[in-house]
Amino acid sequence: MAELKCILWDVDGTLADTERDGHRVAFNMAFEEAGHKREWDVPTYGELLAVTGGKERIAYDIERGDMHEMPYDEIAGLHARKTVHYQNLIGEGRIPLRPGVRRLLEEAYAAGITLGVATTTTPSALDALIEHSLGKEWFDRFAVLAAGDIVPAKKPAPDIYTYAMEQLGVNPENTLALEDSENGWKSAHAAGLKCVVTVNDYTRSHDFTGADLVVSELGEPNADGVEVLQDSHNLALHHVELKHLHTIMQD
Ligand code: XBP
Ligand code: MG
Repeated sequence: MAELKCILWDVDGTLADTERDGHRVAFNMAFEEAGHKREWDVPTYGELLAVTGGKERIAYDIERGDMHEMPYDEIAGLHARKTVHYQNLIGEGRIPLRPGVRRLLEEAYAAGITLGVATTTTPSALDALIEHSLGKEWFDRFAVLAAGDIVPAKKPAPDIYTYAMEQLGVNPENTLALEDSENGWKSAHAAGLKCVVTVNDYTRSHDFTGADLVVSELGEPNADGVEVLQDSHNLALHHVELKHLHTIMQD
């Protein structure tokens, strides 16, 4: 039984559905621009999401023989162009926050809970999403933005969560993670955190055995109730509220 003091948010798939219409599209724009005959369609991108991190994802596609060999510098250059395209797509305001994200963020912030981000995404891509989808005030409201190559081992390794908690001076027993994918859940779990998962089309069939709560989305009070896929604490909720996160921690 422990008090909830900190919530760490995953980004892609959790704050917003950025993968299919954001990152995937941006990768394809960079490939075309560089003359690579490779397009990641929606199902293929779902397979590639098994590997976290954009540069690592390109390297994996090369490894499985679907893109031609290239040195690491070229992968990094391609990825840098992809990030520019991604920032532009986000700047067009194409990707909204997922239902309930702003509501729960505001509720937790008002309650004095420490809020942070723990993601494998490149920092400048994260900054674009905060600026254009969340609002610039969140640069100050998040006490830590832990992102990208700041740790050598990306999710499912626990490193990014451990790094974020070290920066904040909080303990795992007082921290809860919000995630959308199996790699994310594994990372949070390995760091010793309780975890709430909001699935999306890419992650619905992932294995979240042991997660505290798995729902279709955080939901809103004035909308239909969320779909509950796993409810280890018998919360029987309509939408996810801060009080539910407190219950999960204290259980
Ligand atoms: C998801 C990822 C990222 C993005 C692409 O991160 O694995 O790699 O798909 O971002 P998370 P980059 O769910 O932890 O937010 O191309 O910037 O790596
Ligand atoms: Mg994610």
